Amino acid sequence: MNRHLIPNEDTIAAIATPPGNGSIAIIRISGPKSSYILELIFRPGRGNVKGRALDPHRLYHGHIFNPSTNDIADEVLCVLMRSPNSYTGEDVVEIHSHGGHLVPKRILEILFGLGIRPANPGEFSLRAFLNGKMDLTQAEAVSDIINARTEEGLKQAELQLEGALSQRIGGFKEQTLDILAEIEAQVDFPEDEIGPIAKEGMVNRINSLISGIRSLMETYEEGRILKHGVKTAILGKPNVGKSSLLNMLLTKERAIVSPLPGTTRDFIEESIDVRGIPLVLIDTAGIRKTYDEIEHEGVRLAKKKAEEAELLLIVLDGSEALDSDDIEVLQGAAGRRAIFILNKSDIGIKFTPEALPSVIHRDRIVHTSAKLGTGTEELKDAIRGLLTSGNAHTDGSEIILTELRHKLALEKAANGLISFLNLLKNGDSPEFLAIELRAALDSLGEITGEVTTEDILGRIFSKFCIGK
Ligand SMILES: Nc1nc2c(ncn2[C@@H]2O[C@H](COP(=O)(O)OP(=O)(O)O)[C@@H](O)[C@H]2O)c(=O)[nH]1
Ligand SMILES: [Mg+2]
Repeated sequence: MNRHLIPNEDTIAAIATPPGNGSIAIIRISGPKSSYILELIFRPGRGNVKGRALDPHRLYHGHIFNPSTNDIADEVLCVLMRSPNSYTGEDVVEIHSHGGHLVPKRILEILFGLGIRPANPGEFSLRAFLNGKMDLTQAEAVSDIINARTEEGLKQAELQLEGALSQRIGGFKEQTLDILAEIEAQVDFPEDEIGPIAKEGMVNRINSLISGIRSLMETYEEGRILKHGVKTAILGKPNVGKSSLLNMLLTKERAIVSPLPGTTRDFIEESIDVRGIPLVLIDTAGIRKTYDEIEHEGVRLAKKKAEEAELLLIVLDGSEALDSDDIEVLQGAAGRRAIFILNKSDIGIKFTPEALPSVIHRDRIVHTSAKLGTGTEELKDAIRGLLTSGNAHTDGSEIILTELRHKLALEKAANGLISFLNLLKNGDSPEFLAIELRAALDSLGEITGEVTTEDILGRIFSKFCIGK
């Protein structure tokens, strides 16, 4: 175990609630000085005898004051949680003050004046990890819960916090350890050579372990989408109804809709939840040949956004035949993940699929009327189907990978196991076989954090928010 990489003798504090106007702010303190500091700055209200130590895990009403001036900073509720029964595993104090910008800042300044240090982003969770309150996947899940964009994403983060991923990894580790024990026994008792039947059994066990690891790795594509969302550009020539479609999907009037072609010149970005998948929708200027300088800039920007996007929603006016502007847009969709929307279906469909350039998938066509609001459900189904290729893992009950770090470590573990198999087949000595198995175990240990470095931890926790 690589615990206690970073000494945490110092006591840290941060505002744990978001800045701005809220009714309550929570100031969090963690470290050995927490309880002493609380006694210095907190005067319990009626019913509590001043000077008596506060019982842990009880909420007290009273006032925070500045011990050097005796000025009252705020009327608060506060609680002391004694180590190890706290989030970080250390003594923790939480002060519930009035919200807004000034009061919590005033309390923080009193704390900093008493030698408490401002917490770094994610430092409370880092301490929770270092003190063995949770493993690394669980600490990462805390941040995922805060940042979840859809219910499905939240469910996955909650599963991970409960330890579902650690359990899967633990299973892989146990199987590897069993085989390592057999190999090591052979190092100690070389006369008990592994017979051909035992060897074959070992090969089968390793192969099924590798396929278990790979099937977990395959869930990453879906997990990544769930966690980070999918950049989706709405493209089409002017006036086909792109902005109307954006508004329809958002169920609000976000973009300006106008019968004048070329109204949307900039771009608009909005997030929505499509069947559990977070989409970042980008409405762009219509793509067409133009001599207007500003519109031309809009078209350039639209093409750039299309390149950066992972999914294209290509909008066509289905009530008209395709023209050269449509063809240009469609050609840009060659080889891309795209859905073709025939809008204005309320006027009637004149468009024929045969007119589509041959590079286009004909089975991804959806009819909509942004005017009447029809076709939304079909469009959402088509988006979900295309992004999960129909084989979604997320019914929410089974853990999927949402973190590239986990996938890369699993890949390393699988590679170690493959090297082991090759050496085993070659009849290499057990010492060498054991090295490969230990490397695979280390890679699995990186995921849960048993094997880690300050660098890895720094990278993970610096992405957290302050106060978490
Ligand atoms: N009949 C009909 N008109 C639509 C539909 N969608 C958009 N329009 C109209 O087409 C015009 C252009 O719409 P807009 O969303 O601004 O198109 P954009 O230039 O592609 O963003 C507006 O007058 C809309 O009211 C539709 O489904 N049916
Ligand atoms: Mg528009």
